[in-house]
Amino acid sequence: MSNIDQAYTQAKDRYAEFDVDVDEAMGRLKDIAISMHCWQGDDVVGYESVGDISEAGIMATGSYPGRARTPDELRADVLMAMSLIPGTHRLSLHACYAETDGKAVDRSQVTPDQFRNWIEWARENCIGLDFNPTCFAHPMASSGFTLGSHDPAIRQYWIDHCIASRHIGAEMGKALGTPCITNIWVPDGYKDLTADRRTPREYLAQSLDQVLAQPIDPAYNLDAVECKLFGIGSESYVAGSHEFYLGYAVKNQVLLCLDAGHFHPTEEISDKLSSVLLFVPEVLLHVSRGVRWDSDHVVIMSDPLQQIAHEIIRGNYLDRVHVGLDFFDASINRVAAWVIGTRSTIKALLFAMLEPTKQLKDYEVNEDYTSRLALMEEMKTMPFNAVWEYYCGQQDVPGNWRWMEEIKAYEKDVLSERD
Ligand code: RNT
Ligand code: ZN
Repeated sequence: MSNIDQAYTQAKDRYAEFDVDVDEAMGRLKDIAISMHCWQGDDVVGYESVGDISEAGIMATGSYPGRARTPDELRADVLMAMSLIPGTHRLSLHACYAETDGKAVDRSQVTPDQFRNWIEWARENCIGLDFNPTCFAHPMASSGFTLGSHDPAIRQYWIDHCIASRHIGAEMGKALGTPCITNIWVPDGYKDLTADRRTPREYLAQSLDQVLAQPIDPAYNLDAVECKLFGIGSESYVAGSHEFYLGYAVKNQVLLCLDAGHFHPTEEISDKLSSVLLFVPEVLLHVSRGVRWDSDHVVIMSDPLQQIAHEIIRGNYLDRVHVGLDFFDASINRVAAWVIGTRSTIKALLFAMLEPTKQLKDYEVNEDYTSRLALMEEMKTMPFNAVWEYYCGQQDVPGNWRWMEEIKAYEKDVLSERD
């Protein structure tokens, strides 16, 4: 028996003492697809050429060499990252990752044709796709407003783009046999004191109504809307705030996207799940790590991440919560950033699955809060890593941090050859 098998067998017995079935947990874990975001690989730049752009606060910082300069490079990097991540996962694309063959294709005119390569590649690699209209980094977004603009022509432009995006999403879902979540985020907001907070929100709601007017089979496409508290250049007002989109999602029964970096720093999205899931059909998560603000740091096994995982598992929400990632760090190896963030998210889910939840809930109901706290604390030092390494082995990926050796080799052979 190998060391890993031996450690696993012992760990399994230790968890069994708490009535935790480790094999059952691993069986459930392998069916959870994390939606990995494509934009970590190229610093949220994309591959169309749109001329003069305003960044609207979406900016990766750092200049680590090896940014994916072409769709082929990005696809290779995604596959490299996924080869080090246990399980089968999804990729979330943005409209700005369209492949236009050198032709200028306006965002309001984008079609599934520009995503054929992505869809073919996803099919070959058994990767589900999710999608996002790109309502930023574009001359038509230079005012800082899109769907909520005072200018009807600007609103119409982005309405057309979002409708086109839903059709692309539906095409992806149809081609791949798994519904695509098309998530709408717009930057609309003001840097400084406002005179009218009402009108842009009314426009935004009207625009969204037009975007979502045509029903699409939920087997192909699911619509999500993403709120935000503030951004760079929209410190004082964001039209699509939490109240705005919570209300919109409840009223229209679309998915609500909760981004971990989009709330006040002391507010955690984990606590929101059991409330919003009473009123919206499903939730999309943008798991991220804010440092002092919505800085989109690489996700690690932090307390907030663990709480998110606990809430999903304790609440039995796996069928209604879609776990997507949203971070971008250009100061470290970008492929490693994906691997660190995605492995951490999967680890947090496994950790949550190895909790004696029933026991804890019994303590709670019986008002034995001492035992509840004591047991939660004890679980933190259970032989979790033995199960994690075994699971990785089962899924044919390195269990311990030797995965970094493969990253180093890829950096030397592939990434360092890029400008
Ligand atoms: C921006 C939102 C949004 C973006 C991506 C690129 O604050 O979090 O989700 O990060 O769409
Ligand atoms: Zn986000």
